Amino acid sequence: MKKSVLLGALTVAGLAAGAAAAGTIDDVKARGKLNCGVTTGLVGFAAPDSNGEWKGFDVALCRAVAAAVLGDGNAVEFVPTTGKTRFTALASGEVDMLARNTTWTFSRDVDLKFEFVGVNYYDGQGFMVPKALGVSSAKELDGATVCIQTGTTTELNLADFFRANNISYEPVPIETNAEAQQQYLAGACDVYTTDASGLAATRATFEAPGDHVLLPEIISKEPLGPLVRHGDNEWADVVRWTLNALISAEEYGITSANIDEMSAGTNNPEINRILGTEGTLGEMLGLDNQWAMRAIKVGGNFGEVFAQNIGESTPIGLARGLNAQWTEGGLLYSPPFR
Ligand SMILES: N[C@@H](CCC(=O)N[C@@H](CS)C(=O)NCC(=O)O)C(=O)O
Repeated sequence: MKKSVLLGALTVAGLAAGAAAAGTIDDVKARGKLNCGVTTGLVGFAAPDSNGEWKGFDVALCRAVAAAVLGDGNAVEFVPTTGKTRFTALASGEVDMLARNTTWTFSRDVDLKFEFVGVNYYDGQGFMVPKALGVSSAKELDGATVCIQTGTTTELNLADFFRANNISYEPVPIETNAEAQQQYLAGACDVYTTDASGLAATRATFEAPGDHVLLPEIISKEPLGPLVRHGDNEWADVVRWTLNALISAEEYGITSANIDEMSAGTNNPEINRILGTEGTLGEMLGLDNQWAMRAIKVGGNFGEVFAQNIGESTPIGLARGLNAQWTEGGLLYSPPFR
């Protein structure tokens, strides 16, 4: 078992080294499409709507990168990946980037050889149980069956948490969120554990969300963010600064409503550099000077993307919390555009 895990990691690393030799930015431009790895479906984060159009918080980042590089937020091939298949999809070059609740960890960076370019959602692992179970703390879950997605940090944190609290559980291994939802609702497990944002998104699709509670414990840090292959710094820069452009746009009040007006020039030099009316930042990235303007315009700034897809006025109902701007007591802090 140990050996096969190690071999898997080596294979992934080998593929990463090979695939990084070609410049991804040139590949994407030549193809005219961004191959963006997302989840198989998590409403609010990434899921096709009734017209088959991909929507969501993570999807918006794929569209922003496509708009920056290709001038078209629809020039994206969304590639569904599970917790288990996502790293091979990126390492092999099947996708140009992953934009799906993937936690930035030491081993994924250093051992699997990926580059996390930032954090688009600061999360933590939580637990959901049916209200009828009458449990009010995760510490009361001794002997519970737990639905858990394989190939995730969730699996590892769960083992740590139960061991630290000297309680036991029986895992029910699952591949996708849809399967987890189905198994949990069918009573195949007492508890569903994953990132708290994923629990909120999943519960929002239940027929009777009020029959299920999220327990108070958040047992880990899950900084979720987009990632690319190691060794292709130009491409990493494009994805990193596209995310930073959305975050900075919110900080400086650039919105989808005023961006056309602001793109004619403002008296704030930082805004002008972001929107390309001053300086040559786009050129430095291998793009034109309107790259960030297009990225912001396609779905709005970070705050607009958050509010529209997962915010408090959506059924998912997530508060900004740690994901507020640093100026509002949160952790979002883009380096300067200069
Ligand atoms: N953040 C953790 C957990 C990620 C995870 O399991 N995400 C779920 C949704 S919350 C998922 O995307 N599952 C695969 C799918 O449903 O496509 C990790 O990076 O390992």
